[in-house]
Amino acid sequence: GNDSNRRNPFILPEYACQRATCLKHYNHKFTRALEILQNHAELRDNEHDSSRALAFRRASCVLKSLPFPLTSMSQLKKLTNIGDHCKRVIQEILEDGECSEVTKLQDDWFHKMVVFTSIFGIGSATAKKWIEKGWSTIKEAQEGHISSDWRVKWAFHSDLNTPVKLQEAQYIQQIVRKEAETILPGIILQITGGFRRGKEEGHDIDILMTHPEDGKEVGFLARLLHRLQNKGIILCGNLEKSTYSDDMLTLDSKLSAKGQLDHFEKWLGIIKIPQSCSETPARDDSGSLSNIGSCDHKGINSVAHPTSNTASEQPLNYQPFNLHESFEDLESKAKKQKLGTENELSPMELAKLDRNWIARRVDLIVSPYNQYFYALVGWTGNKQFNRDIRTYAQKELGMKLSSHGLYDLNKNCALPARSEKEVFENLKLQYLEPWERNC
Ligand code: 8DG
Ligand code: MN
Ligand code: MN
Repeated sequence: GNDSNRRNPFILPEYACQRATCLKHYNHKFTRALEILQNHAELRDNEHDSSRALAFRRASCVLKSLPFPLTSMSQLKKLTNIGDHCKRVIQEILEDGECSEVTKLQDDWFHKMVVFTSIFGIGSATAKKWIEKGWSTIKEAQEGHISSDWRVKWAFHSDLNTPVKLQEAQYIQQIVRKEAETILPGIILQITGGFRRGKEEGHDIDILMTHPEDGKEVGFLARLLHRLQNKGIILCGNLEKSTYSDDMLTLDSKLSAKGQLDHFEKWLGIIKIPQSCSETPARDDSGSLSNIGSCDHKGINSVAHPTSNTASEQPLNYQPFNLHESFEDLESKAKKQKLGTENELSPMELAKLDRNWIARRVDLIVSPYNQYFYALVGWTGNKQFNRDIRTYAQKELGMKLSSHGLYDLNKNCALPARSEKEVFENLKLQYLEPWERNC
């Protein structure tokens, strides 16, 4: 009616970094369909060609920014980033309530791919191979992978596929903060990723750390991990050394085969947290923190970490894999519970075991202070926001933006920032709050 005429045609800025994109918006029925198309394209296409997938995502992102529910195609006239394919999808949803192409896409193959790629470390290439072998369930994949490495993976699979709650993220932050401040007083520690953007659930917990005094952060992460290991809460993880050098500010770093996006020192791992902490809010006192210790007292992991305390005061070699130790503890507990059973326990049985902790993916990232606010924008994301703002910087300003900084390619100089607001100022953008970056 009149309302839609008044909004016809509606104009939005071209780049998502020039407009707010929030978790809640008016056009979920369209964006859901477009993101299924994106997801399908990601799974089907070659991993090195994401152009089709990204076209769907950009269109979805525009609709998320619309300040009203889309009711007619004419409202799209002046909007960029919505190609013919996306227009057909939108039109069908407007007319029929759903899009037949999207319905057809959600076939057996798609569902199998979604299931297999939900396994930590399994990408679309491996998932495709499994489907070619004729596998269609997690159980079949488990039966095909019975080495001890895999048994360990399977035991934590259902934990890692249970969404992480905000409360759990805050709990982990508290644990990490307590240890971090002991090692390095004055440390700055920030939950980033989806939780910072206002999500209530996520697939992991991202924590970015820095120290205002230059150089203090060097060697810190290994010491922190050592302390967390002594607390018996680390299941496994991988410490990656910083690979940063100043020329990376200017070089285009479409990075390594592992899909690494930056060069910070970081730890990607799995931590166990008490199951209770997603139910009762964590308190900020030592009583609540020792809660995590109670995981150990109940016998799951009591002798797993014999390292002495004094060692944590020196630089050390962080031992990345003690996952097997925790796993063996789990198995022996299982055997006690199933007293008399000679049969080997299946990974499913192990996962369902009565235990008082749950495994959670955690990313710990350390940034030098002079890169911190760029790192904060990068690690807050989301991924689509990062793509967009980096393209904007390159195309509109001739600048190279990364999680390490901003470099003016014409003037040949770096532009430092002392706050997130300054990052946006340097980019000649209006500031967007973290929750407005859900592209
Ligand atoms: P979720 O965990 O709630 O599912 O979503 P998320 O928090 O937005 O995603 P994420 O995969 O945990 O990544 C958080 C942000 O960190 C994301 O916007 C991309 C950014 N990021 C970097 N560098 C790197 C990197 O090296 N690896 C990954 N995975 N993300 C990175 O800036
Ligand atoms: Mn995350
Ligand atoms: Mn992450």
